[in-house]
Amino acid sequence: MKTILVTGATAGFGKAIALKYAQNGNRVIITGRRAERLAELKQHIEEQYKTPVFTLCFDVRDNAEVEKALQSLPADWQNIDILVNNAGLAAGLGPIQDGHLDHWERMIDTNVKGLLYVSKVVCNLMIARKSGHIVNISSIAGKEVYPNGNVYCATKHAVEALTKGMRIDLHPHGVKVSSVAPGMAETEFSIVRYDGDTDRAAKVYENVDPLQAEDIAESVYFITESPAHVYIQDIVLTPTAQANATTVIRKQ
Ligand code: NDP
Ligand code: 8X3
Repeated sequence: MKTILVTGATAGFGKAIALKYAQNGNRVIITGRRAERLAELKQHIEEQYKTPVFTLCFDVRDNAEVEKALQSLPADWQNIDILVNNAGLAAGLGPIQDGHLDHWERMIDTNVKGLLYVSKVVCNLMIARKSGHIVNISSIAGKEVYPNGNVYCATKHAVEALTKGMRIDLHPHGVKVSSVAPGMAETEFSIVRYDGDTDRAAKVYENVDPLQAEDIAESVYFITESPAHVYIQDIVLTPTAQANATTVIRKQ
């Protein structure tokens, strides 16, 4: 039984990733800001899969909260084998000249600084045990830049650079670092991006058969469960209808 810590497990990819590892007999530490959702998921996993769950409710943007939450883990729960840095968001979609400072700060603070805060604590726990695997959830927005994506794309490019840097620095310590870069996937992502506008969010996935959160969970699981001598560094996955960030064929 491995111990997996998933950030942003209250919805979307993070929830599906937690379920995937739990289904396969692992214990999971699930985190996010919405305590009720964490409690519901814990109850569901424990009843359904009979595997232990620990919940940590914190905001990844606040380093003091991150450190306090992770230090509150009982000693044996600190033996984290896999960290999935998944918590993140896009806020807004528009030209740089019209950008909102609040959107920029939320994205940079969550997608970049939050990932760093969590990784700093967890990678040191992994270094002490000379083993571990960190999977960063990037995006095709980390591989390409698309019109109006400016700051979100910049944060995911930062995730790509950090993944490579962490991979080099943690290599001598027996800790692997990989990334998964999905294209269009139907979660709460677009609802958050468009500030709760569900009609606008639904249009993003109209006449496309988008990725589902479970597809991303499969990729993360495949990466960490490959044989010890295999290092899967990066997976890019899109819906079949999507060739790149800007090329999508919609059904007529
Ligand atoms: P969702 O909106 O469905 O889920 C986002 C998760 O992140 C939630 O659990 C949310 O929890 C958590 N989160 C957001 N902000 C914070 C914060 N400040 N502190 C702690 N947790 C936070 O989106 P997805 O599942 O789609 O997104 C997951 C990741 O995948 C993100 O990094 C996103 O950028 C990336 N991605 C998404 C794609 C897509 O098309 N859906 C494609 C490529 C990448 P809570 O609100 O409870 O705190
Ligand atoms: C989410 C996918 O194409 O909106 O990262 O950037 S995209």
